[in-house]
Amino acid sequence: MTVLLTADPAPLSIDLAASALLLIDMQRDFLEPGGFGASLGNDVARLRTAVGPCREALRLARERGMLVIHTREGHRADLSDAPPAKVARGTPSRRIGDAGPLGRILVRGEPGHEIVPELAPEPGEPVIDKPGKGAFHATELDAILRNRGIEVLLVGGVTTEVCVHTTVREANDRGYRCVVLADCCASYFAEFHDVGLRMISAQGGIFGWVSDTSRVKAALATCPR
Ligand code: TIU
Repeated sequence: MTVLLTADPAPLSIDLAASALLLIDMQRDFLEPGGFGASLGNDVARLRTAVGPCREALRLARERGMLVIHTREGHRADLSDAPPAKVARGTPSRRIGDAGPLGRILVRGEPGHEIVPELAPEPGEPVIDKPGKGAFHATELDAILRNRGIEVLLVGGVTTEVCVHTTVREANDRGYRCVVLADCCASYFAEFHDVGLRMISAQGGIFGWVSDTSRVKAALATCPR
């Protein structure tokens, strides 16, 4: 079933069977106090705006039987997959692997590594654990998408200019058409969110398209279930 999705810089025709919703790193470590985002000095409350729209995008995708994929940024407990250059970066209040209120910072299996409860994955939805900012780096994401015949990615998550951007750039180079859902993304920096989205759709859509949940809902409404 194909629908026409209104987007910037131009409308995009998408086959629902070849499209997936990809939610990037909607984890407690980024969205809640005491996690990785807060340790870097960020106001984590700024990311909450994306939760409601992501929930709506999830509802729409699940209702249509679209593939839904979640990602989480984090490392093995022994930090053997964490580049020392990443662990040593900056002057955070807590480093990757340090103990905090949400458990060890950015470590798999810790409370902070979990996706926020509002957006919890349902059984059968792949969850990609990634050690880097991009969801294709050192993961099975590309294989999963190709094996399922996915060509279009509807992308939301946090943060707009870091893990969403890195993932969209990786996906674009691999030949996927990416539609970033603006209201499903958020940044600790309002201006980075805005300019990050503009960078996606500028130059004729140099990295992809920008749309939002209301436009996805409108597109789906044109297509009988
Ligand atoms: N710091 C920041 O804005 N983001 C990250 O470190 N990771 C993600 O974006 N997920």
